Amino acid sequence: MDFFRSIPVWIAAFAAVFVTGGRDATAPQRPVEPDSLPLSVHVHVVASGLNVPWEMVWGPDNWIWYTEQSGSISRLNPKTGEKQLLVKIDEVYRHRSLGLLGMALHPDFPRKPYVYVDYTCKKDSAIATKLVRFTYRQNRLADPLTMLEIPAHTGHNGSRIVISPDRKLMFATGDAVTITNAQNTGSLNGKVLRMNLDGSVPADNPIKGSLVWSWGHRNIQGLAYGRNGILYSSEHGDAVEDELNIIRNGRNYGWPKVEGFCDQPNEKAFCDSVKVTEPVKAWTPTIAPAGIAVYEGRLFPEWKGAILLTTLKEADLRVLKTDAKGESIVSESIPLDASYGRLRAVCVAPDGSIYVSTSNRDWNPGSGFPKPEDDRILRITRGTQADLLARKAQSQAVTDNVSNGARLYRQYCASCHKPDGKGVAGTFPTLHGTQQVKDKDQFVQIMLNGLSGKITVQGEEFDQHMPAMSFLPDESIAEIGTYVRQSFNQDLDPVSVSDVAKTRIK
Ligand SMILES: [Ca+2]
Ligand SMILES: [Ca+2]
Repeated sequence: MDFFRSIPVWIAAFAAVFVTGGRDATAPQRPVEPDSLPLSVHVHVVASGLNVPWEMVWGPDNWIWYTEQSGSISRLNPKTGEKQLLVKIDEVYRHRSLGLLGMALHPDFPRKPYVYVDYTCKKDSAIATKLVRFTYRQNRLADPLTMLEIPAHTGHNGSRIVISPDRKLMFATGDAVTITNAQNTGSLNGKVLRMNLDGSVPADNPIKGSLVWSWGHRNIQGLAYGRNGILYSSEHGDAVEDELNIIRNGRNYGWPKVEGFCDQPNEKAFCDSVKVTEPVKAWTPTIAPAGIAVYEGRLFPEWKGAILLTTLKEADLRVLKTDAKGESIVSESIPLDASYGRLRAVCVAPDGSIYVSTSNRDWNPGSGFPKPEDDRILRITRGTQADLLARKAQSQAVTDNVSNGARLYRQYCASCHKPDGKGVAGTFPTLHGTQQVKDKDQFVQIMLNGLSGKITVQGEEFDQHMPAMSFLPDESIAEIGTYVRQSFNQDLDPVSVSDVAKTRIK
């Protein structure tokens, strides 16, 4: 055998693998690709100039029905981009994450032309969440009928609404920032609720006479049915452990006693005494998961049965492939990165194209957003290998130039204080030139223990909970502290590991 003459052939074969992602360039298109290599996608802007399109539902009219956080329900013709306002709900109270949120259409639409939505509204000095049914006629939504009203708060109000295969309305509520709600089955906050489509309590709910279906939830932001009638939820953790759960009848999902899996000593003690259902996936650092949809389209056959997940903090679209039964996650890929900012809702068209909405005009915009054309609804179809390689090269260049402190800051701090450290006026304090950062002992103490209640920073008062980061090792706290003190401020010395260790012991 002529070994040396075979080398160029081998190099050529290697180059083909490298350039085309594992397939012969002369082979037919549409190969099945390994999970580690995300499929390439093409993005087309279908609608712009929106204001936080919070939920999207593919209607039987082949239009996309969508809510906007300030109180509008509209529909969008995805072919022409035409938008049609169906109703503006005047009593919607929008503040931070509050407003008009989830929506579902009656499964017998248009014979039963009912649209279910939930939103927050003011009741004197209190805030309430309402579940309301509208009736569609002559291009308008009218006759609001309140089906349920529960307490709300300035945050953690969920929510999502979906209709189950057995035609029940499933309504995910947040814990309304009240730590005792989620484990209290007498409260309707921090739950997945199940009701008949007329609002009555199904006879086969786990607690007789109660809408409660599952409990121990903090703040569900995504809800969708998949194979075998499995109901998935995405859920926001606090400082750690965002979750993807499978929601089952009468189960306890742990919050606030358990975050993510039963893996800490105090969690294990709780899980030994109370049956807790652990997530099928958890994310630390957190990603702020939002809308989910289960993909059964033809355009991406590689994704059949997979869970599509949009994220706010990481501003991406993820594909979570499951096992054949849909009961565990076997891979995660990110076909759409942070190019369009925060992503909120996702729905799949009958032709298999995927629609996602941006959320850059919400209370917590990312650095560089919103753009003038925000918010947008995007259509995602198959892209080319060239698109994919260009995007990989671009993201590699970004990560290569980042220090460990900058990377950790981005993972744990930037979603509030922003990548430039300047925060959000009135909501998240700046880290530039503030006394809390200049005073190193105080700064380390805040990073370790977090903050709650009112704090004054450079003459401005903030009332925002900051989670403790004591779960990070001393080295990581020191790297974040050094990054903040030296990147956003001048002439401040670094934070050392011993600075952190001595404060942690106190
Ligand atoms: Ca949980
Ligand atoms: Ca845990």
